[in-house]
Amino acid sequence: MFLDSYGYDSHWHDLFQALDSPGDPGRVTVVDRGACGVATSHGIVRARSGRHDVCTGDWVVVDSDTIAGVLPRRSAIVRASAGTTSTSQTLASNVDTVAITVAADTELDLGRVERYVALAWDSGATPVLVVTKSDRGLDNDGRLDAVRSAAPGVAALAVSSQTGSGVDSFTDRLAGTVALIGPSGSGKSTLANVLIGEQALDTGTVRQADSKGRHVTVRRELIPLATPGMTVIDTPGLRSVGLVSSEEGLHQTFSDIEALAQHCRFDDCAHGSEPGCAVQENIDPRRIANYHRLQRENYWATTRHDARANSRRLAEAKQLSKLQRRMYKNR
Ligand SMILES: Nc1nc2c(ncn2[C@@H]2O[C@H](COP(=O)(O)OP(=O)(O)OP(=O)(O)O)[C@@H](O)[C@H]2O)c(=O)[nH]1
Ligand SMILES: [Mg+2]
Ligand SMILES: [Zn+2]
Repeated sequence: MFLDSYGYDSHWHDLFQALDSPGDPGRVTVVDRGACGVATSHGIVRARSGRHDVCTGDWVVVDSDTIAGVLPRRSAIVRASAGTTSTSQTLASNVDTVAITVAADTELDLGRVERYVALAWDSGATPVLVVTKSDRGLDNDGRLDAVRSAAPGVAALAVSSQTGSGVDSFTDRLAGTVALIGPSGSGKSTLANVLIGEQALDTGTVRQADSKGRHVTVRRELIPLATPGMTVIDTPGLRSVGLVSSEEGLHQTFSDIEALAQHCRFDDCAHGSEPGCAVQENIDPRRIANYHRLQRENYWATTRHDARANSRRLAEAKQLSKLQRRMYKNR
């Protein structure tokens, strides 16, 4: 069946049946303003999002060209919306592996890697770090060691989409849906095309001067791989990766710091200039500073986000009681 290649299995079938809604099950492959592409047993159809806030990867019910329901997400990659920290944006859902791309030939920004890893852990999927363009790397092993130190417990490997080196070890780690995230120009679409086995996605060149990408990919798109049930989601290079409600993701990303903190002399050690601090003794000051920075950022973004969600709930409650008063009056 056509939908099997998008990962339709008994889990989604049971959820679809439980929803008991008229229409067909399907998976969102792409979202444009107000409308989306949905893979159904009739092929890819266009559907209006209606009142549902859907994202690429969602399993949905489609009825008369409209999304009639969204099945509960198994995982979701969520960031603070660009420009504001009070709203969030879901980048992709029902992802099993988040592959974070780091080009071998650009300046290494470990702080950014830590952000991506926290975002990935927080999604509920498993992160994997991919050093791309290894054919252009001067010291791939050194780079792998560095990214591993920024993400304990996360697998890291080097691949070249050009020579094919490392691609098999990478695909061995994948199952279900893999989402590629990383800066523009880091080779996400090129690697996705290697997984797909054809030039399904547009790729671009990087700027000569600073190796920055040109934001070639502009939408999040899900494409099936040749292996049944496996899909890839290609995403645009993110300009900002704001964290929101990422406490769990930060715990996992900085598990080494949090484990060492148990051994600091003072229970309330801030790992700044305290004596007997096990964290300062063992961890790179850059990483400690970024840990604090991301915690603060997440705290403020989450508080504001929750405040906004609360005021929305309050407004809804007010509207409801207004309607109820009106109903009484009219009786
Ligand atoms: N040498 C080499 N070049 C690569 C490799 N992978 C990608 N590139 C080149 O890097 C450039 C950017 O690749 P894309 O796949 O478009 O990068 P992207 O991450 O999808 O970028 P955005 O869509 O802008 O986010 C292109 O010129 C690719 O040919 C590789 O393994 N080796
Ligand atoms: Mg791309
Ligand atoms: Zn300490």
